Amino acid sequence: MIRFLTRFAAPLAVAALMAAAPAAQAGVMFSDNFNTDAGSSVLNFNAFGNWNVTGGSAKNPHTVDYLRSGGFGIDCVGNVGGCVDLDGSTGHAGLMTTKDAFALMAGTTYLFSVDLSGNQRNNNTDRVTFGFVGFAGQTVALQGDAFNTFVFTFTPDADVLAKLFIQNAGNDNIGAIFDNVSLVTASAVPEPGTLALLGLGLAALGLRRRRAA
Ligand SMILES: [Ca+2]
Ligand SMILES: [Ca+2]
Ligand SMILES: [Ca+2]
Repeated sequence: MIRFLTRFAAPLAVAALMAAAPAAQAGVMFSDNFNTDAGSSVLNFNAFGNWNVTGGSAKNPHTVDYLRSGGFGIDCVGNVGGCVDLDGSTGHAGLMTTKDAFALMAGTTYLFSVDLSGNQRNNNTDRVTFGFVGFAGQTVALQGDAFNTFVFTFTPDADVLAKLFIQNAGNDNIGAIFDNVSLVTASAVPEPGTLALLGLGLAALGLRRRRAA
């Protein structure tokens, strides 16, 4: 019985450990489509489920507008639901940051994806910066009615806790239109735990081979 166990147990253990080891896979950490924040368009909106809008002072707040598709002649993605005019109606564009901070791991690549169109009202270019508060971001220039997806890729050097931000550089109350957003892990780097388990399994296999010899 013991002989049977030493002959078959080690390879079975390796197989079991490999099956049990969780593989790091691409996964969605956060997403929002702004379709349920309010039932109608609201100027200078600051009651988002997932975001805070800040900047300025109580007397002179920096703001964004919440839009239902079709409101003010502006379409959201897919011509349905809600979206955001990133330059509100107080003369200064607000800074949107997620209420949640996300735990980002060193060496893992994260994709922060946003759908943006131009302001859909005039031919002016609007510039929007988005990224991770306190770390890195990118600025894109927008014009016209069509939505495009923009992705900011970030691979932190150290484990960090970071919120997402997005802000229109503008103060004419006519901002770029912001819709679908997501934060996704990209790189399938084996987790240390996985490698340790695999190493343990291989060591067991080696031990079995030595005993057999
Ligand atoms: Ca939407
Ligand atoms: Ca506005
Ligand atoms: Ca503008």
